Amino acid sequence: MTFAIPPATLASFPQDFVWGVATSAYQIEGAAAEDGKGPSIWDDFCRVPGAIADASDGLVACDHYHRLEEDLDLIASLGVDAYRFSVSWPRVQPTGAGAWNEQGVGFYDRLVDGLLARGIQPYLTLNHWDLPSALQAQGGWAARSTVQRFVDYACRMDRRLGDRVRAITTHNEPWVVATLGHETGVFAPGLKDRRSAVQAAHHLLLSHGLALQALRAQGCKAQLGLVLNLSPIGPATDRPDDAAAARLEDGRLVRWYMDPLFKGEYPADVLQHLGADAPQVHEGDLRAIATPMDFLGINYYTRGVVSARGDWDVTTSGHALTDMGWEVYPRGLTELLLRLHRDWQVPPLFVKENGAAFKDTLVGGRVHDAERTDYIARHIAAVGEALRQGVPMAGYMVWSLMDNFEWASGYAKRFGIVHVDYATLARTPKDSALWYREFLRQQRARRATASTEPVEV
Ligand code: IFM
Repeated sequence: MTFAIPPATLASFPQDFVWGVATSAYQIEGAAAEDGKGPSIWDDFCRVPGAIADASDGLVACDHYHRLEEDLDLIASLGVDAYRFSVSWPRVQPTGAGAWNEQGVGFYDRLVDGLLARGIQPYLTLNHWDLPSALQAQGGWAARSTVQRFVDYACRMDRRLGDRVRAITTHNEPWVVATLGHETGVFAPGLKDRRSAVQAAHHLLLSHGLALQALRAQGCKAQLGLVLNLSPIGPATDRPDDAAAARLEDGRLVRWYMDPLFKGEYPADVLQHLGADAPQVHEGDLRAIATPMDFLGINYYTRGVVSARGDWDVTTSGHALTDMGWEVYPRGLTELLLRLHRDWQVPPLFVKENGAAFKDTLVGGRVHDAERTDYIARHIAAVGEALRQGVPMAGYMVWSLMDNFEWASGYAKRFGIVHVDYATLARTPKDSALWYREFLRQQRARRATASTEPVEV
């Protein structure tokens, strides 16, 4: 099976386009209570009966904390330009305030130096969901006091690593933290309260903007931005009630974040819908949120189809589904990127996560994951198409480097291009990793010769 990317599409990737792979701390590190690390809300949430599908947790995960050198070599073997990782806030500052944990910081020091020694650009994320439990006890993201705690943490991390990392992302997917964590309660901290969710979203955005201002004021050298999980949202039918439901969903997922970040205002229709649950916004908050970014990161997995009765059946879409039950819809990525470029004044865009869970089997040291390779190749082509149509795309990162703890789904859902045997913790590159490596090799060769030959690997 070959996975071709059209030559015209390929030719649109600029020479300095950044190719990478991504992970997050809680999903891979393990060592959840070692070397002075404090507890996070995900450590707590995993202990709630029924919260995690397979009753697992991140205590060991992929044991990345103890296998750093091996994993750095693995990343380097793929030939990527960049590695996106997150810092576990409670590892470096166990209670989210005050005392700093030097052993924890030392781990990220070694990670960053190890990447640089291998010629890989470090892309650091400050918040990929594992908030220190001590801050949750004071109200977590629903409390305004957490905003200043985050700004302090961001500044301290910059003073330790900012001279060596290429980019700092404040938050990964604030919608997930706010909505799944505080409204539906399926993710940590497991609250079911819409008002808290909306307030948490506001504080996440505010802390992002204030962190950018503080980082720039102290001379931060890294590129600064935020990562949103976005999808194009459409109605299931042409009925007016479905159109209205889709518009509201688009408001809560896309415009609720894009409008304050790039227009300095929350969308009026969503505010009206929220009524008494609308956030408490102080004078100057929206100006701070709209602080210009150096890049915007997008995580894209699928589109959204909405019916007013909530009865759209994804299995009737005619498209393949991943093991998460998500529709494979690469065209949605091009549509989304074109819209972001058209409707907001966006800085250079990165796809900071894209990938798929499928049921993999390791046989004779190989995982023949053709569906995943096909998924990745088609989404890279979708990015190329956006570039061809004028969208300022700067990079693409596969989610994920390796199989890991998929939050409430536990370890059953495998997103990695590298297989992890959870009994032995052995890593085995899947066929998709071998494909990506060969694709990147050809990209480099194309860069060198400026060739427009199709890549067929
Ligand atoms: O595993 C997650 C990641 O942590 C955030 N974005 C979506 C991925 C797949 O669900």
